[in-house]
Amino acid sequence: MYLEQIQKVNDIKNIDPKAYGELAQEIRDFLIRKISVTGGHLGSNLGAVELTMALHLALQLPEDKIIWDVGHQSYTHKILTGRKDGFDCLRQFHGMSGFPKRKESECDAFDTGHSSTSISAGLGLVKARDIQGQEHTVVSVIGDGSMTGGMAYEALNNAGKLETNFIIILNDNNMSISENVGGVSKYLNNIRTADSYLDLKRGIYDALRGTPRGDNMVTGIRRVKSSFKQLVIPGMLFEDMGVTYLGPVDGHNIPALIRVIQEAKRVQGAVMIHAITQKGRGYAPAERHPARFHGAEPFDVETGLPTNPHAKASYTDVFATVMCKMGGRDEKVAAITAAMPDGTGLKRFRNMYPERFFDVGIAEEHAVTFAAGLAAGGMKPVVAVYSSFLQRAYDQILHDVCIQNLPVVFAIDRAGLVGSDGETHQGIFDLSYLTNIPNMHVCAPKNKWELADMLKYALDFGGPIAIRYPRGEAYDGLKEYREPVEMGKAEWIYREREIALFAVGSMVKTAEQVREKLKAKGLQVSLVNARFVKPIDTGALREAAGEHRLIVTMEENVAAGGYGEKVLQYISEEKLGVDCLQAALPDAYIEHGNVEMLRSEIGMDADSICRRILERIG
Ligand SMILES: Cc1ncc(C[n+]2csc(CCOP(=O)(O)OP(=O)(O)O)c2C)c(N)n1
Repeated sequence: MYLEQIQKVNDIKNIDPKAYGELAQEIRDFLIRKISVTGGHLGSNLGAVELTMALHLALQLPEDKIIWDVGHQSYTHKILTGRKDGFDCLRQFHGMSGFPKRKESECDAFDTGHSSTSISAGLGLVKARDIQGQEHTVVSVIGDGSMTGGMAYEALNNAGKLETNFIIILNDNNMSISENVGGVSKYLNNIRTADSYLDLKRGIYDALRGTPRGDNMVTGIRRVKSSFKQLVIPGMLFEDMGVTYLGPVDGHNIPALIRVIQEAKRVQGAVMIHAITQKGRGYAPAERHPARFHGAEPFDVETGLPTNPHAKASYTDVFATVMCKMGGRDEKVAAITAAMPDGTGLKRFRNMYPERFFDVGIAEEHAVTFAAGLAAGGMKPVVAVYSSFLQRAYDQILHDVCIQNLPVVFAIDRAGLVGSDGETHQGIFDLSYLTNIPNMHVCAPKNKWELADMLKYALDFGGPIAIRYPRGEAYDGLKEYREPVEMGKAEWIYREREIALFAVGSMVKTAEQVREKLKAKGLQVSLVNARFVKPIDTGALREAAGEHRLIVTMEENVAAGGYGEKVLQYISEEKLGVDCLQAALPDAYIEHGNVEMLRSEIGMDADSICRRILERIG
């Protein structure tokens, strides 16, 4: 067992090179076994085993720095830096994160979670190194999917001028979560498959290297802008930007990878190593279904099937169904995703209406402005996106959609706590960052029927409107409460006296539990489904203020800029004279873990909220 010999960083350097293959196999077996229990990003990690081993062999950590783009592929890096034991509680509350964390290890150079940041961050680390006269190596590892994000090119544009060493490894498995899309993907694919001209290139280079001053000529050729170069030098897109291109190299061949990394270290300037890898490598179900094993739920190792299949429909499923229905009714309805056709539920829409479906790559900013263009051109675009990734597109929402008051619908999935992906992925800011934008309207459904009603309403609304709904099973309670959706109107579910609970979206279910608990103590409790967070229903608040002594707002969003703050402000400005308690998330980044556990930890479960209410009313 070679894996047992890996207890801390650089232990891999004591392994006999002849055993690298066996170690790689042991790492794969370990990852499959552990992730089958905890869930996690299996496919990307199985594809990056040799690449990570080669990096650890060619570099000296922690002095040298590796920045993992997205960071979901850093599991082998965690194993090789002494964190093997952490896999028993991977992504669990107080357990090891599924992403690089500087607070977790000095070998994690930069925290990631969102895509396409690694070249910018790496360039920053390079400049910090140079200014301080240090000499370590900095390597950014970025996937071909992440290379569809604009920030990667902003960074390359900047790195082209660099005169000191900076290594970028393009880990190209020809997949994003789903199939990679777009011109860059096609470009990389051409390099990958153009065997004939690669052979030609290799032949020319080898011949030149054999001649006096041949090396200089190879360098010379790289710099010549001619049709000859186009013919023989793959990666010239990068070369023309001033980034030396090395590759393509087999990303599962450790000696070849080490050689090319050593070569790259000698380049003065930014250098890109193009490594070809296979997503899910070594585990047949993951090789066959790379999208399903990108972020896997716990599964049976033998069959690859989920251990706990979801019995009930998720909000994503409901969204998917209604989108297909609405796409059939109205030919103006279009759907846009930033590389998440599976996650957002748009796959069926894509199959039914391919001409009105757009996967734009991991490019949320572009997705939003593109949607604005579609809307300006008379379409009814729906941007389906996770709450935390939409953070990227704040200016596009404000500048391109809302100033022009364009009818773009934002279907915001994974709003609220998402659980095991942790602080980079929690969708707990959208109510704040959306509701401060003029012309934007924001609503949240209490259950699956309301999501359907809200989506239909939004498509006919005629201005910018966002619907936010959580990850996981759709609530199927309160079916009988189905008043038509009306802009800015809340829905009274129970109307009593004393305490009024005003709950947003996912918190309506929790509010029902809170109400039961308070009623068991003999209190009278009303429950209002807020429905709209912008505009808030001031009429319902006025009515509630007259009939209750305490209004409690409940939302799965940070308190700052959220629903409760707006309610408090209104009550105070209008001197409604009713006490108000705000149940919202703290001003903090919430770590990974089971959502129920997180809720009770931060006081957002029914018991905690109940306790606070009882304290408040004495
Ligand atoms: C801004 C942003 N949008 C979406 C995602 C979701 N996401 C995580 S990994 C991934 C695909 C990345 O593909 P690639 O870089 O090729 O890495 P691979 O998983 O193929 O190894 C996506 C879309 C994200 N992390 N960040």
